[in-house]
Amino acid sequence: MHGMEIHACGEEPWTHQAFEASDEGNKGYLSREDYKVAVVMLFGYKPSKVEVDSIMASVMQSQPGLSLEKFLNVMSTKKAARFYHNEVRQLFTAFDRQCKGFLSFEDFKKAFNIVAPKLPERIIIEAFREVDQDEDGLISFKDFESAMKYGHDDLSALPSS
Ligand SMILES: [Ca+2]
Repeated sequence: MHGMEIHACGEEPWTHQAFEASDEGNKGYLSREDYKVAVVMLFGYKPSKVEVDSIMASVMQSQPGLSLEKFLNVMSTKKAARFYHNEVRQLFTAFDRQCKGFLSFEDFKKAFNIVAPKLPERIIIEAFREVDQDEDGLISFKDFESAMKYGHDDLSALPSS
């Protein structure tokens, strides 16, 4: 297992550039529309209304829009969350040898036997039960992802009030 650490890259020139490029009229801050443009530029998707609302709600009381500092902050949180999600997806895919979209107990056991061959089966059974949060006997990506989080909640890092 390698590359599991989360890279916090901090400020990158292109995040800075995206701010300037999407700040229509060089106001020095991003409006709702500007923010959407910036996210499309950096992440290649249009943010949902809920996402834009929660970001804008966190700044609107004190400022007319997102300042550069705040923007860099929000973007690095988003990047870390996205990177983490991709890593978990890769690990799940590595376990899911037949690309079924879920892990049976057998898949799970095989993966453990490779990583930790001496682990007693009862430990694997316990781990399986713990990860299988809806107790349907299979580990879906959702089960797997929430088990991998260890309290790492990507949304709680974004201010919501
Ligand atoms: Ca399940």
